[in-house]
Amino acid sequence: NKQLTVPTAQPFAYSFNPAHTALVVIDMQRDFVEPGGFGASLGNDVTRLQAIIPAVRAMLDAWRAVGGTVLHTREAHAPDLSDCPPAKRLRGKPSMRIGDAGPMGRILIAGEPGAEIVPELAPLPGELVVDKPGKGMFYGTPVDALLRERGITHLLFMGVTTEVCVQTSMREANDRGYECLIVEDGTESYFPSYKVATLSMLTAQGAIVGWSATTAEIQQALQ
Ligand code: TIU
Repeated sequence: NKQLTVPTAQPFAYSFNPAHTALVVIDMQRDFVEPGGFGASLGNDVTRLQAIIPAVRAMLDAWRAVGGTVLHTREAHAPDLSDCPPAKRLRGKPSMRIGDAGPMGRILIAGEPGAEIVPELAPLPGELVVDKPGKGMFYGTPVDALLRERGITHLLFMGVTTEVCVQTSMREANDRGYECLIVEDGTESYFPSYKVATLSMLTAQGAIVGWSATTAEIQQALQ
């Protein structure tokens, strides 16, 4: 039980105790990083998201080595779509919407191949895995209770996409009192300029939503 510091975090030093901190990996599932899934159905080039997998894995390995809590999320709906508002489903292309059959099974549906976390980042036994119906990880999930019953007060965010599910989750967490940091090289967007803008807006105004730092800076703090 020790207090660690990332002195070079943005916009200023970030302190955390690994025993009270969770590493959160948002939606690193096949639907967002492989062709034929939800990300592609929205018209995106999904291949650029695959580039962060090694950095996310390295951070996971370092975090697992210190015995820290890990939470994986997946954006996935119930097979009967009872947790998918029509407004969300109707937003996609008519030919390939949430629940429709694609090359990785039904798009964005729990239990289908597309909803699986990529093999490199597969959860280990004992790690938390939560399916979420929204972009944010608190809406319609038990995440807040799971974190609080483990004494978690600080969250380190990775995953995809920076400005959609990662940012929404970090904002929801900030409003609930968690001290949040986004891992700069552990997150990616389909739109490079959106990633840059998101990191800026989260850390502006004296860490209005939270901090940012690189995997190298965090791993140095863990040494
Ligand atoms: N479309 C997009 O950028 N993201 C999502 O729909 N979900 C997540 O970010 N996981």
